Amino acid sequence: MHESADSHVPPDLEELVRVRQEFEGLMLRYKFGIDEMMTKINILKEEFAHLHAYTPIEHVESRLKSPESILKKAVRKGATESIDDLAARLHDIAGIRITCSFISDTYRVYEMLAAQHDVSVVEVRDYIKAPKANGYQSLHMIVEVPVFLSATTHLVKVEVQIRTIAMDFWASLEHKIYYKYDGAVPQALLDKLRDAAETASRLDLTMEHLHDDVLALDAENDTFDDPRQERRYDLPDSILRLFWPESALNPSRPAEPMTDAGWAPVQI
Ligand code: 0O2
Repeated sequence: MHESADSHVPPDLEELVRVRQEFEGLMLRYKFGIDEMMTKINILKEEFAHLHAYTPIEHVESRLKSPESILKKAVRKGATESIDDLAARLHDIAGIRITCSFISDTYRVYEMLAAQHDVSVVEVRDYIKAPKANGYQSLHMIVEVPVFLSATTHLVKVEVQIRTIAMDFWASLEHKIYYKYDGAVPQALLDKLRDAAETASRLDLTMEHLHDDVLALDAENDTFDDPRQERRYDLPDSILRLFWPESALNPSRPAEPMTDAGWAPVQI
């Protein structure tokens, strides 16, 4: 009888191959979960810029946690029973970070995402209202988004961190310091970091108030044009004329006779 190559694989190696494949499949689904959420976020960003000549989203980045970090966190949380156990207990394998200019924008972005009917909010941690003891501020939401594969559909968890530029600046530096000292950061540095977090928080409030003042001025002048935003979807006159009779665009000109199809002749 002809034996397949697989029949020579020892049972524990077979299990290893199975776990590896299962893990790779899981990672791929998290990658697709990120792709789905990034599309949603970029659509919101672009639509907002188009409608309001302003966007609450300054910057978006994503990351898939490395297998090494997943393993470390899984061991720390005791989530090593199975790949399913790991997926159920680690919520930040797929991560997206959204940076906004203002605190009010972080909540606006949160609400826009939470309102999407195929996005379910599984958990919210508001470290802006209640900062961590070290000064860390950010709005975290764990969402579940459907990923449609050829034969199956999966609800994939993605952690979305929403924060201001100042909060992000602080968190990146704190993260670097934390890793440099392998978690054992000297007290003097921790104190300075807490002071810096308070400074960042004050800056955020000042910027928010300034922004409110500018909005109030704009409302008075009935304008909110940001010269940095180009309006890429403006309808050029030549296209408008294709669909509208000349007389409607230029009322002083008499209407052209309609053609059989009911359209006025086009003049470009
Ligand atoms: P990395 O390297 O960014 O992936 P839990 O066990 O569920 O109670 P968990 O999962 O740590 O706690 O949840 P939490 O507190 O919401 O933190 C999730 C992520 O938020 C972290 O992921 C960091 O990215 C970020 N974060 C939380 N606290 C801090 C902080 O004090 N400083 C900085 N710089 N970032 C923070 P990871 O896996 O820890 O790190």
